[in-house]
Amino acid sequence: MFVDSQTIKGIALRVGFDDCGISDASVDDGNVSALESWIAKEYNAEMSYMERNIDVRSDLRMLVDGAKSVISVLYSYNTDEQPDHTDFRIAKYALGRDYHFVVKEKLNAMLAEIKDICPDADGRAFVDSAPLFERYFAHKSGLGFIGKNRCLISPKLGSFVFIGELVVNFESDYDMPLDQTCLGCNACIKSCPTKALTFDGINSAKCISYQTIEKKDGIDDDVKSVIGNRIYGCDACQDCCPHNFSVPKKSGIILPEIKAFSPEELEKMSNHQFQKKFADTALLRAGRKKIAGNRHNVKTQNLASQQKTAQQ
Ligand code: B12
Ligand code: SF4
Ligand code: SF4
Repeated sequence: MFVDSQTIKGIALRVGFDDCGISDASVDDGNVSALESWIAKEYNAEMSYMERNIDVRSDLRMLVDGAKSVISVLYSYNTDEQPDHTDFRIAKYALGRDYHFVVKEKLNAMLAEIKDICPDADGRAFVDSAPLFERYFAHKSGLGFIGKNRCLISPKLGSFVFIGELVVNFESDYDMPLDQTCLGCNACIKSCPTKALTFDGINSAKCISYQTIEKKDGIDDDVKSVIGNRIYGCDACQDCCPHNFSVPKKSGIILPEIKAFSPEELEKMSNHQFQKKFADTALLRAGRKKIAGNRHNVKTQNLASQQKTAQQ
């Protein structure tokens, strides 16, 4: 079975994606070795899910019956919008509606349109939810290159993009990886506040994104002191990247509940109220208690630095 790539790409743009590329579903072993050596260094910290299903990652037929191709899509979340209160920072990716919903809905709409054209076509939609080398497939399908900040960088859109995929049971005409590479300026490595980003990958245990979202308990002391006012995720290694300096930005991304977000409110809310108010957002992943703890850390650090300045 074969579906023409231009038809697929037309559908992708029509449902609202910013770019689309297609590759076969095979996986280069280099990904598995890179992942295994990353795990051996314990760079996955407590994200034990990264140690599981490595066989599935390297053979997508274990994920989707008869997997032949991967249709990768990019959805930009690049914006200048910010919450009204400026004494804390939420990473850009969490300002809008939870990307798991946004990207998956669009992918499912795409699959439905493809099935209308080719009734035997089938597949499954994924976004940050399965054992799948997402940046590898985006790169393989010509959508961008992987930078020293470990993000997929699109020459057209920059790196503030989500990656999603349809793993499908048909063939298409495949794209080639780009010749272009990262500028190698090392600004990302120099800008990383915790030195989590190294020349041999990200040590998640030190990454602010991990510490403020994924880590179950509080923030480690060595990270606390350099975290600045970040209470959810971190954009430092992308904000500094020249590939993000002159790419299109979107407006109308930020949700009203994030725009008006007040961390103080978290203290007064029950978990249930939090879940109801932020049901559409990515903040649910960390939960009320974790974010309130992150906020408490920012306040304590600010107080400590004010006291230090007063003593000088
Ligand atoms: C675990 C994880 C994290 C961890 C670890 C980050 C990391 N870079 O690995 C933590 C919690 C720290 C994290 C943070 C963030 N994440 Co995250 N995360 C993931 C996840 C689930 C897996 C990433 C992974 O496989 N890591 C494993 C290591 C080994 O990867 P690596 O060192 O870069 O090596 C890979 C390649 O470079 C390649 N490789 C390396 N060497 C070689 C050699 C050869 C020969 C070959 C062939 C290949 C190869 O192999 C590896 C696997 O493909 C993906 C979703 C997914 N399923 O892919 C999202 C994902 C990477 N995250 C995403 C986002 C948005 C973020 C944050 C920006 C969120 C934020 N603002 O706080 C930060 C950015 C941090 C950063 N600079 O990467 C997006 C990135 C989009 C993009 N443009 O690239 C993804 C793709 C989710 C999505 N679907 O959109 N994340
Ligand atoms: S997200 Fe922040 S802490 Fe994590 S590697 Fe990038 S700059 Fe460093
Ligand atoms: S900041 Fe420089 S080294 Fe880092 S990803 Fe961007 S271009 Fe590459």
